[in-house]
Amino acid sequence: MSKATLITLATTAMLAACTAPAPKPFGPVPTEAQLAWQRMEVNMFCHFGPNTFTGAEWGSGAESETVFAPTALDCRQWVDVASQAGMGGIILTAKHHDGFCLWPSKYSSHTVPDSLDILRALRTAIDDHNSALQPPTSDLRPSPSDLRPSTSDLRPPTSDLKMGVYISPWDRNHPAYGTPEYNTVFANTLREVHTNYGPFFEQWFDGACGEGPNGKRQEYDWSLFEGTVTEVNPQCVMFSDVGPGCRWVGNEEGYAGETNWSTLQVENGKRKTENGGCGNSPISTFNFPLSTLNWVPAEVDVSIRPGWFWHADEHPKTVDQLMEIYYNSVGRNGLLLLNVPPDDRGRIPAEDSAVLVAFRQERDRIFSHDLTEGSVIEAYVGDGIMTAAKSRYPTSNLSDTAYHTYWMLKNNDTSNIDLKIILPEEREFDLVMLQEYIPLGQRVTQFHISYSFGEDMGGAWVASGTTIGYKRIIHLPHPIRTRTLYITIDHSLAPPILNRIALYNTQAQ
Ligand code: FUL
Repeated sequence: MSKATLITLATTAMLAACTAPAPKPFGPVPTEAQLAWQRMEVNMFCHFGPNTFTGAEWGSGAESETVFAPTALDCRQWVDVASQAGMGGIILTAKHHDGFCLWPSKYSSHTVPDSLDILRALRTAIDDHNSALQPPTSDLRPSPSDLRPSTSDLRPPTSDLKMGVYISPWDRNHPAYGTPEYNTVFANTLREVHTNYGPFFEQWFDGACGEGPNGKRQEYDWSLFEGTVTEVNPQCVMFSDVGPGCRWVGNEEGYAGETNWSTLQVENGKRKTENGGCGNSPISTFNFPLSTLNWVPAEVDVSIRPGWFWHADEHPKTVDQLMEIYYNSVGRNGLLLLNVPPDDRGRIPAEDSAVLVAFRQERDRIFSHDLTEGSVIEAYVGDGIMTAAKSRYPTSNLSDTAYHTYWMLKNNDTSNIDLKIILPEEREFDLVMLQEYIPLGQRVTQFHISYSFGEDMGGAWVASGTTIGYKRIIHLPHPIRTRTLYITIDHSLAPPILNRIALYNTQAQ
């Protein structure tokens, strides 16, 4: 065959590959904002307010405004800590259940004075941090959505920080609470905050809900609240027990279920809670896909300390505890929202920032060396006898560093699919990371991992799991040493589409 013919054939094949129609999505899929949210992976929560000074966790709402008196407020320090810890954003409790507003609101008399506007201080600190990072403009830069943080799968230190806001619907101070008028007050409050301090990547609607100052409970007008946020800030992902943008994971200990779908049943587009937004859905609702589905991924909120607010006698978790939380949240298709409460000075205590930076270093150490480097991945299908299968998108996409490239088989198999990873030499690892390409839906329901001892020496099953979703990290019971690893998709609701397989060794230096 002449060189010219070869070049023509190669070009035709490349064109065919480029123009092959994209696979159809399966079920609900994330919006662009939900995908960007999920890819932030680890964010910082800041509980700050009168409770920081009184030692309470739930203020009564009767505290004097002068109680809130940070002695050395420094939101820039929060931003530095968040950035060095590899966080994607900071969510501040602008109003907790005590109703105290950390900005001078027009709709409440229970607020900070103009001179102590914490929302403004944080907004300015984040904006200043981000503008100091502005990269030089160059046509060669990939678009932000294609930027994957090198091989480490962690945020590059130069990433910008986003701001989010927690505004509690439950208000133990506002005189209108428990009357229809409060719904308008709360919608106005949302509009005020989103207009004056946004844009926010996330709005947190807390599920806790009790009586107001006059002993009455509130019937919340959720469509008014959500409509108001969407109108001012259509890209904002809204958190509540059941979404609509993202949902509670069902506990505050820092773990997602081993089975964790980003799909959730929301009846007639309405939140599925018995009590008008108070109380939680049963855990089974969180962990299993139901018949009517919406894309509502899980957020794992947990505090670095025992309390949500700072208390002088409490101390942060250890790096090992935070790593466990990371594996059980981000590693189980969740986003980790780690609460780091500023103290009564208005600064993050040194012991917390030290742990956070060490937590970041530990993740960098482990995740900066993907041991699939130089490997070849082959696809097979079959039950018992496996036969080589053609891929519609190449298996090399599983180990590249681009987010938007993925692997998929040519046929429509949904079960007994083997991905055989052949490493250049025997390597030792104890973490296996898998990612489904969620822009086309969450599909895999069951998988397992096995490996070969060596040529003609048999092999062994080593782990199994159910859902994968955005990211699944399997911590193997013990390190294994092999040249050949198999990831078997036992079952998938639709042909599986994966965009990453990576291997790591937690003991590597
Ligand atoms: C809960 C609240 O009651 C806690 O005080 C805290 O804000 C936590 C994040 O959510 O529902």
